Amino acid sequence: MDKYIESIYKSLVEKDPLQKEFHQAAYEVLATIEPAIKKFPKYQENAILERIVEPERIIQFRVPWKDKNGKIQINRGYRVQYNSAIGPYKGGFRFHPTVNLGVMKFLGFEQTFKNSLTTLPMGGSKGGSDFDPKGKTDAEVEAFCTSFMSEIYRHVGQFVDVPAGDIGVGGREIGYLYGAYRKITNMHGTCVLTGKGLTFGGSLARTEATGYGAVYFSEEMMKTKKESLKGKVAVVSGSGNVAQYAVQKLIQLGAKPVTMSDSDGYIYDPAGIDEKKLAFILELKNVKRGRISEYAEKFKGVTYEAKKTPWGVKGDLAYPCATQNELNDKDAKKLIDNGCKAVTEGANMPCTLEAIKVLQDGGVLYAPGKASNAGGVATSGLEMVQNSQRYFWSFEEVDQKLHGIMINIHKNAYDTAKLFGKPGDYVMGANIAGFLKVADAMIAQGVYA
Ligand code: NDP
Ligand code: 2IT
Repeated sequence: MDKYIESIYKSLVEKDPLQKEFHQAAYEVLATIEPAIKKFPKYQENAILERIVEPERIIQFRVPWKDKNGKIQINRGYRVQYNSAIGPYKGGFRFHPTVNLGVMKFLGFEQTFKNSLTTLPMGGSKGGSDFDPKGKTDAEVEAFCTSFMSEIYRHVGQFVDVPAGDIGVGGREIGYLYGAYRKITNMHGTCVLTGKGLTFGGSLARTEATGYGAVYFSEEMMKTKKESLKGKVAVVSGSGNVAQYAVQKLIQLGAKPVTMSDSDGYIYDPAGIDEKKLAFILELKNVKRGRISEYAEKFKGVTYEAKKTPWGVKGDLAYPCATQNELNDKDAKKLIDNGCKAVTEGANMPCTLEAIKVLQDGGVLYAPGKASNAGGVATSGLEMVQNSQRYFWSFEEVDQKLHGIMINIHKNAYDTAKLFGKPGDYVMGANIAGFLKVADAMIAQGVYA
């Protein structure tokens, strides 16, 4: 790393020594954008790197709520409004016990570059809470969401900041959050949130968008090697929103997804997960809120491995779609030994820095999440467009636009990597391409914006 860039990294570690996930996300960007910083002195002259690693605003708040026994519970709420140079802040809410400020900052930082890559006018933010929806009743989730919104409503809005879902925040949570917003403000906040239900302003294909988008991205990567997804065996982690629709699109494109997981373990179905079996998973996860192990009890020939990730399973393609740092260097080596050709991140930062190095050195096509999972937020952007028009598009129209956006993100990352001297390096390509637009907007708007 260049001395100037290294000094920026060192200073952010010194300031917040405990924010490990944020250090990792920042390192990945800082370590790859050097050629752009060298080529265009204006970025250093305008202290863009020093500014871009620092969130514009951080909101932290208390979220009190009453559980089913009438006991008062206290959680911590966050919103990190990272960068609004190119548009209103935009990014999901995550409800998970592992949420802390470092996790929120890593996600908000990533979101800034991801949103830039979508080509839509959206700045980057992330929020959430250490609240765990798992095992809670609907009424408890509603109580929490109502309390959470009673604080965050004053910091969001269609021209300010537009949240959506992420881990632990799906249709149910967005519904309660939207209801609370409407009640407090006496307004339909139209696009104050995205991922809304279809009966109150949601976009068709938003639920599917992140998973579909990741598979579209992997299809583009495979095309550069004159290969397709047809007949390929896919190893997928997670069984939430992103994993479910990655699996669906893989099935539609003729690939064979054989694994899915949750935080307790993974299932391996050598015959392949088909549409019927996927329907069982959707019901299990989205309605019954059960565990993936139940899939192995339901279908023949399926194995369940408790407390393990699926990366030892043989496959041509891998899609980590659960959470950060779920795939390390040892896993990457196993994937390579098993003949894996492409790793496409559906989750945010699922591969460790060491894993990325192993994959890239091993000649595996590797798509960083900020490029390959951008289809979710891009379709959130399309939901905002439809809300502004007081209109809606068909599923096919939205899906077609999503597909076009993913093809374009792939091309932009691919071409940028080539232009800056590292063809095939999607990490460098995505980071530089995402950075340039935000950095130029920051310069144009001056130091004080
Ligand atoms: P969901 O809450 O719907 O699903 C999360 C899945 O990951 C579940 O299977 C969950 O298992 C598993 N998981 C979560 N935390 C852990 C953990 N610490 N260890 C092991 N497994 C874990 O979330 P999404 O599908 O929406 O999100 C998945 C990933 O995709 C996240 O990284 C998110 O940031 C990213 N993403 C999501 C987008 C979206 O539109 N939803 C857009 C872009 C990226 P369990 O049920 O046991 O917790
Ligand atoms: O990480 C992400 O891009 C998301 N969770 C989706 C954010 C959004 O605003 O749709």
